Amino acid sequence: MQLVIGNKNYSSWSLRPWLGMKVAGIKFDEVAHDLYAPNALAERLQFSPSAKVPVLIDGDIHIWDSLAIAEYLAERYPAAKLWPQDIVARAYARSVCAEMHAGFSALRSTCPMDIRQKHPVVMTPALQADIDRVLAIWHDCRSRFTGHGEFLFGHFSWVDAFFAPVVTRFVTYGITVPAPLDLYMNAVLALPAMQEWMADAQAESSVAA
Ligand SMILES: N[C@@H](CCC(=O)N[C@@H](CS)C(=O)NCC(=O)O)C(=O)O
Repeated sequence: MQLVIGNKNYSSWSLRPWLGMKVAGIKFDEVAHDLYAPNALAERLQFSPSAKVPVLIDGDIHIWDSLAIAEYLAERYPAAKLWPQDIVARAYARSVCAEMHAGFSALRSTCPMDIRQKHPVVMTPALQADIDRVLAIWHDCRSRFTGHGEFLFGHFSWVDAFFAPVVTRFVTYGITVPAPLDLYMNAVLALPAMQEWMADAQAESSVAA
């Protein structure tokens, strides 16, 4: 399998499947796509019908959406347990991933992922509402499903991969979270795969247009 990803400093959508696959030990070839290269759009259209990344290529199959990739991999590698095993926890996990996938527009637009930099946060009511909702989700998951694990559903799941870009945004924009949610952020940041992604982001030179 190949996973085509955007710039590691900026591509929050690419981080999700990449992190899930790395943590689960699913083998793949990484194909880097520079979103800011002059011919980037034409290049993307050759492998992505939506002209967006990430794209998972598995033989003849191209899957061009991070949530669809997550579902495909969970079906193809059930032993990786990328969704929680319990049906209630799994439904909840899918709900929060879908909510993250479809919402949080103020967080996305005001605080785009930028791992290399630190920026002051420009707080707005809409951004505060998105942050409050993220914290409510994390608190709720930890109260109901974490058990003795470090992650939102105990062991690492797609939910943590979907919230990993939020964790990096909180660091970039100096958004502090109340204890014990800081421990959750630290657990995500300490993942060896996350460390690898962030080191690669530091080494990139392309700058967002
Ligand atoms: N719903 C898509 C969104 C992917 C997306 O927006 N990717 C950005 C990079 S992070 C992209 O390809 N942008 C290029 C463009 O919008 O032209 C997913 O979940 O994979």
